[in-house]
Amino acid sequence: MLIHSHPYGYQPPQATEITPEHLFRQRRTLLQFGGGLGLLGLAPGVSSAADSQAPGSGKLQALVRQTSGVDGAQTMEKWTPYKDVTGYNNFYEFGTDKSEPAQYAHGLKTKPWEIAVEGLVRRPGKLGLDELLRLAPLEERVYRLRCVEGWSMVIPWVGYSLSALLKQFEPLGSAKFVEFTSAVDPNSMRGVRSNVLDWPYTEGLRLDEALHPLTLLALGLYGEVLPNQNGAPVRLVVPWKYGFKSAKSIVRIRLTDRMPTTAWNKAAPGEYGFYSNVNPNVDHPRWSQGTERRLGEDGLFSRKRKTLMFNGYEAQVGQLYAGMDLRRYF
Ligand SMILES: Nc1nc2c(c(=O)[nH]1)N[C@H]1C(S)=C(S)[C@@H](COP(=O)(O)O)O[C@H]1N2
Ligand SMILES: [Mo]
Repeated sequence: MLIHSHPYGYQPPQATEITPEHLFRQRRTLLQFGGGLGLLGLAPGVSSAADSQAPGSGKLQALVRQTSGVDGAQTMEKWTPYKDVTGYNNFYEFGTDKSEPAQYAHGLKTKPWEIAVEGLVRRPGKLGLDELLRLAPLEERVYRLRCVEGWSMVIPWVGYSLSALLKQFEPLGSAKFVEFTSAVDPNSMRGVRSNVLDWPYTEGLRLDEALHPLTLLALGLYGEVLPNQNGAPVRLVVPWKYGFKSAKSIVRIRLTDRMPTTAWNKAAPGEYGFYSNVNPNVDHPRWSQGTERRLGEDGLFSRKRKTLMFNGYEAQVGQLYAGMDLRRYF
């Protein structure tokens, strides 16, 4: 019952090699010591009777070779429980209710999948999932994710810097921005029948933001392939920006010389700017951004925690915005 066909066509690890979350950190240490095993190499077996309690089925953990060496890519904060990470989602293509993505996203077919990389690059082209998985060593990165609505999570992602992908396609000197486009599949996505957003969902970054090492192309979380509701099979994660910048289920990446329009900016330009850096000093027109509730941890009546400038990543990314008026460029 543990062995399902692997979504990406890999042999799944044996049951004894599947790692429950409470052994995850231990295992990670083994993986670190196990250097030189190669992308598909497995660390010495760590097994437990609790293996069957491992969340999900699409294991990516065996492919994760290392924790990230990128500055800011780890946090000592408690991971948000798996059930909250995968049960409380924004993915409007499947409905606007937080519970709807988990309920309906299983209908999305994530294999085969291709990302087209186009626009101002020397070598435009397409990448299939297997190529995406092998493009760079997979890392575990534990990021805070702060939704513009005032809640946050701490999520152990699996992926690598988006810059590794972009560099392969050789951005031209004229490229200044990157546009991301999510999938639209009216058959499985009941939400796209409503016009709450102008589909497809698009997002954008300045090229230097996209090339920043913290900007993650995520293929998994909690050591497994991305659950559909979290943006399978591949999504963006930009931890210093509000969550909506982190587009899910990406099918196209386009480099441009103009600032791209984004789905949320089109829907409400006065509320959602292009930058959307987490900033406790610039309120949303309809609510404060000064505090947040950490899902799975802060109770309804417990005190909210303070939201940090750039979601706590100021040391890493503050320089990108030197001299900019962050009220104007919100
Ligand atoms: N394609 C697409 N991407 C999306 C969204 C969406 O509705 N559609 N919602 C965004 C919002 S508002 C947030 S907060 C994060 C939530 O990611 P999570 O569900 O994995 O926590 O995804 C972002 N990416
Ligand atoms: Mo969000």
